[in-house]
Amino acid sequence: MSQLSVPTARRLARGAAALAICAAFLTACGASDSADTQASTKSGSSSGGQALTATEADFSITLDKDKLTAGTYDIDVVNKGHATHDLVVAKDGKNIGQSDTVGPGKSTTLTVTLESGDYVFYCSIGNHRAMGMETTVSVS
Ligand SMILES: [Cu+2]
Repeated sequence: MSQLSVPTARRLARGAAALAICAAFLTACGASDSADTQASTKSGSSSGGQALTATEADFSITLDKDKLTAGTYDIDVVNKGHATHDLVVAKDGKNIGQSDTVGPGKSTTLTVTLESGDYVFYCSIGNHRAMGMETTVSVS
């Protein structure tokens, strides 16, 4: 817990500062804030999103849930295959999130915010998607 509390407090403080700036200028302040959130959640600590696990193998992607509700998810990308993989989250052909590449036996975390609709989760490495590393997810 003590490892979490310092960066969390720092993030809250930064958020408060960003809010103060927004209130003062009323300009678009969202971009840097969300980029900051993404960067700080890469290491795998929970950012408060819901947990979702994507298990990757050669060549498949399996989610531990197939029906999701809209919201923010911390996706645990676990590579149980022998090849390097990644995870891309796409909606209507547009990528909305992409994990780091994950070596065999390794894992990483990708935080994405999903709205209602149909998403495709796939691996963008080589021809893995065509070989079966693709799964559809419906978000309500
Ligand atoms: Cu792959």
